[in-house]
Amino acid sequence: MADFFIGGEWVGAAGGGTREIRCPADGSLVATVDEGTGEDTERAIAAARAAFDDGAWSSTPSWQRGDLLLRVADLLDRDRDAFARAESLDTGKRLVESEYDMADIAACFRYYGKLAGQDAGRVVDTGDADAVSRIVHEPVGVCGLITPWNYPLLQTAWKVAPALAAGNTFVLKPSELTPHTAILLMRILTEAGLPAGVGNLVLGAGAAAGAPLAEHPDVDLVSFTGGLATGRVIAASAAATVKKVALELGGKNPNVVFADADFETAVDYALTAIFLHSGQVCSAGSRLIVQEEIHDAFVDEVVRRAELIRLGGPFDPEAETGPLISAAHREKVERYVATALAEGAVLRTGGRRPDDEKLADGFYYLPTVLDGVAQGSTAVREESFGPVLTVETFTDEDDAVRIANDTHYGLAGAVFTSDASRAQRVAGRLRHGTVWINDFHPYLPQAEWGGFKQSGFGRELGPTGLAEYQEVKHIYQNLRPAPQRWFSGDS
Ligand code: TXE
Repeated sequence: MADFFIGGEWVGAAGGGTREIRCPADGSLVATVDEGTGEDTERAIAAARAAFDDGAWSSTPSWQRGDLLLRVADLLDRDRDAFARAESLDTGKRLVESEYDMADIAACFRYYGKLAGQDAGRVVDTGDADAVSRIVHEPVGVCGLITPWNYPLLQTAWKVAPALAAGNTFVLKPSELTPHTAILLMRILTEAGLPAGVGNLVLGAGAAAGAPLAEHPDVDLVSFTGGLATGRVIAASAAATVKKVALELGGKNPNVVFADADFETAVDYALTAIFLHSGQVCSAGSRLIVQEEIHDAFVDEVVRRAELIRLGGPFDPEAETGPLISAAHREKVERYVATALAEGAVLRTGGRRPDDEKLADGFYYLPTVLDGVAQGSTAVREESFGPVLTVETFTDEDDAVRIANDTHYGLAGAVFTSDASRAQRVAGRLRHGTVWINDFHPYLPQAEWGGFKQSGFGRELGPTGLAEYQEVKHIYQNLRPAPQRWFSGDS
């Protein structure tokens, strides 16, 4: 086996470690891959450092770097089926969802491919005809990119595409649970012409293979998407060498439904908001916050529809959503629900594994609705990252905003109403990085994505997503240098 890509070569784990990757839908063996340790990551960092310091990639004209990304997008389209299949086997998500992801991934590479060539910096008015002043953008250097398992290649694309557009080199460490599309991506980057050492890949557990990316002095920036607890560890480790840090740490995202919203539409979106990909979405609408006069009818309808959702594996054409990523993650969701019930939540549906024998080997969990959750309870504070919807009730607009903002997270939120002014007012008051009005989940490569509060800092996507990977330099040139005579000296 040789699953790591270091310095332009496919190599195996130095220590000979391996890991079995199993499909969460049925536990079947997908493949056995190399399992790295810090030693492998340090080799990859050295390769990325050498490639960056050599300067060839960072001094490649930005439009040429952009062209490479556009070629990558075309190759992703060409190999879409193989990528989507690999993603579905690793994650257990429906094939059709992986196919949607592939379209979004290619779009991300295209966006940064086009943006790369447009960045000529800025000329500053010095007010002096004999002085020229420019602001230029330069790459940060070696980037450590650590990604999770829920949207493995999509979250990788959000980091790799802008990192390369800006002229950086990188070491990618995907989730140990879902490595396959990262391996395929490295092949495509090479086919598109990425020079050796610019892109490097290591696989392995976070604490072993991932930690050096936050700790090592030769890494200039670490960009991480994952859980809050790990994010805190990474930020603390990165502080020792004052690395640039970008963190996307999930959310506890409110979905605020006013009584004047279109009932059927709001119910429909409330379901997609939380049950898409079984809730394993950082922006999942896990908190339904509904106006009191429609609470009973609304929750009844959400429960009725939730009970109709069909669970199944990636290639089951009847399935509407899939399993959780692992046994450990399902146990975490089960603990979350048990705590919520102990704290007084009312179980309206779900709250257990499905009875269906066909699903017994996968990590399935029924769509779950918990009503009557108390403000400040664990259920409204902590991410379950599973198919669990909590319901809170509000009286008026101020109450809705207060409840929606009552969280230490701040990634995304939505408001459903037919009153356009109210929609804008509430959107303006929500302390979340993305707000949807009468919609849930859409994101665009050209629009920034990221969190307020403990959902993290830094932004991915959009022009800011490129700026994260750039240093800003001011170059000032005196066109008529002559002695200044500030000090009198001996003249
Ligand atoms: O994530 P981790 P886990 C949330 C969700 C979930 C919880 C834990 O609530 O239940 O996080 O999930 C690497 N140094 N999200 O444990 O640990 C790890 O190998 C360097 C939200 O799976 O954050 C993987 O590549 N790297 C989220 C990546 O970090 C380390 C998506 C994410 O794993 C490391 C996933 C370390 N010390 C989970 N420890 C989102 N924001 O979308 C781990 N890693």
